[in-house]
Amino acid sequence: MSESRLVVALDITDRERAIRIARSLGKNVFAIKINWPLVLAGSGSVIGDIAKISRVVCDFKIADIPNTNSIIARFARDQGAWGIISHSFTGLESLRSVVEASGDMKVFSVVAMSHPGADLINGNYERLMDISERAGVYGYIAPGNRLSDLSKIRKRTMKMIMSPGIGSQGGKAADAIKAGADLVIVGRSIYESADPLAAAEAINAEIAKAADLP
Ligand code: BMP
Repeated sequence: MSESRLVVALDITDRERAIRIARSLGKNVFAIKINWPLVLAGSGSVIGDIAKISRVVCDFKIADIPNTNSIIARFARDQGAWGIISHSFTGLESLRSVVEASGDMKVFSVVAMSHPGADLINGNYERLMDISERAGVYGYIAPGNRLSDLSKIRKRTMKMIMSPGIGSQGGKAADAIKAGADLVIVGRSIYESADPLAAAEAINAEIAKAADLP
């Protein structure tokens, strides 16, 4: 089986349930994405616990001054996270501080978003990508439910793109992959499913078909 291109967002506040779902998904995911709900409900050590099961992407959408950003990134790195998500609109120095504090941990910057009302950020994706390039990010977050934005972003970069907005927000994994996403991020459609593993397998199959993989 080729490696999964699915990143599962565990936006829940029950630590044991999160670990149970992560275990059940096993190799059927590329990574588990952890956001504030899970960390605030327990402690940051949940990052380390899930990092023993899967790659972890810390979706902290960092948007502060360089010093504070560095402290957050270093914490995630020390817990064993594989990647971290940062905003880029706070400017070059702020984003660069995340990259520098991250060491081997991969930094993904948000250059467009999936929700209604994201026009301010989405209308500035070119500037945000320029800042991100200069800061040395590893990849981008771009919406999988706004295909024309995603395609434009893909045309400007060869870097890894992770795309949310799939399922509950209306996007389709296959369309996002065809528009240039390397990975799709899916939350509710998996963790709210009665059978998260079956839901993940169905999305993996859809992606494999779209990407014409064996
Ligand atoms: P869901 O599939 O339940 O809509 O979850 C999507 C996940 O991706 C959430 O964790 C959300 O915070 C994140 N996300 C998003 O939905 N849109 C963006 O533009 C950026 C995100 O990180």
